[in-house]
Amino acid sequence: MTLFKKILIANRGEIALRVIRACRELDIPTVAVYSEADKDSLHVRLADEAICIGPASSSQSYLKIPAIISAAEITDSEAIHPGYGFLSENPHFVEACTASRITFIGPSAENIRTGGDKSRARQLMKRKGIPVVPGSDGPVRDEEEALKNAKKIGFPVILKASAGGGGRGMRIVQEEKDLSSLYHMAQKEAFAAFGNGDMYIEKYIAEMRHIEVQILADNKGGMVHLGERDCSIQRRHQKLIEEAPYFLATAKFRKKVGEAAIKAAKAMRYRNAGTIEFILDKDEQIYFMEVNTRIQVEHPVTEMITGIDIIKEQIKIAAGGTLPFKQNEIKFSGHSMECRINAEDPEKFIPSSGRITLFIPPGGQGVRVDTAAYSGWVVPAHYDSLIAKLIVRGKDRAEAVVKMKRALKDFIVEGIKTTIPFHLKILDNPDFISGNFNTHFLEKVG
Ligand code: MV4
Repeated sequence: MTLFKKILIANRGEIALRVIRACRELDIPTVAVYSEADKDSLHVRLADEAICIGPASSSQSYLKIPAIISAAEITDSEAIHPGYGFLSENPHFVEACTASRITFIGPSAENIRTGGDKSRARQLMKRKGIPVVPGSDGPVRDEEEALKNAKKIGFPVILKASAGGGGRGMRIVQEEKDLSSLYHMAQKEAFAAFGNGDMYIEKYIAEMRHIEVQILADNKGGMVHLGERDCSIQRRHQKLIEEAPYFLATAKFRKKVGEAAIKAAKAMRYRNAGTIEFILDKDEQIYFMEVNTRIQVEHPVTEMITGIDIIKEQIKIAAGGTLPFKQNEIKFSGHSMECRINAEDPEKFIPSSGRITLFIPPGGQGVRVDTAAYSGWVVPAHYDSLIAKLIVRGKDRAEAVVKMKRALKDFIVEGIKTTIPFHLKILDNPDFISGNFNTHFLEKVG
């Protein structure tokens, strides 16, 4: 029995390869779609079939719903895996798939709508008894209501866009006199970015860690969590290093955050793979922050310590399967860390596209490299600058750090600039090594 006759991958780069590899191990034929800028990309070569869907610009290729649905219909694909980014969190795309009787490998359109409306998701969780940071009940109507809420919560507060993402439409307000101007700035930015100016307010937690929990849910009522990840090392709302488990987590903490995540996912009747994000404050309190309704870039660190192939589970769930394990059968072993290698100038953090003249990824025990790059490949300027994910696993965090440093030093990338030197700098920082950091770590390290 095959799960699907054929799967189309509506993405590019390393995540397209990741999905193609899972399909191959499941004996499912694959279809790659690509833009004109990606004709020499590895996903085109590794898939069983490939279809060009348009010019380089994302809006005319990887984001173009009719082009992708047509490609699926022409190739007789039964299902589409969206990867991350692009159409992965677009409820209209899910509905377009359904209308064409194609299975979308991911959550329901309703799940995506709930996750995409951050203020509504927050209200839902609050109503269901999941801890949320003190804040407004839903969006605030105007500046006046924002001020009323801020006074009640107490400064500092953080203004967030309901449709937010990537830090856009977000402002920290330290004191009352700044609220008016920052409110209008944030709203303007939110409207420009999302076409929606709805704003909500939360108490600002200055010293927080970003902890998230991986969820898997089948369509038969089965749901498990695969433990937590610490994604606190970020810069400009882009994660740089992720690890699993959270270094300082006790068994009691894992149970608490895992159960909160399950409760949150059940509250929204979640399906397939998803992530519940939490704020962890310095008093070890957790607060629901957001839900990510897609497979995430950092999913491999969870795979490395659980032995579970999350992409294969996504495909099996979408095909109507039940989860093959119960919560108490999921075992966590060792420590995993991921460094995102971007084609960027690490000093200025601006993209560095062009030809990779030499690309020799590291190997060895406990080292995994998820990449679609190769020697001679030209990094297109049109897309995300992530060119490789370097993932390691050690018996504990100290061993993972040693392995990561070794692997970073082994990694040869010539012709473009990458974030490898920046990662090496972080891995030499005493506060990083001791686990003494929060989301503002990189503002201090520089
Ligand atoms: C917060 C916060 C502190 N308190 N919420 C939300 C989206 C994510 N990208 C950043 N988010 C944050 N939400 C409350 N109630 C801190 C962050 C945050 C952050 C805020 C401003 C500047 C940099 C930041 C880096 C990580 C997290």
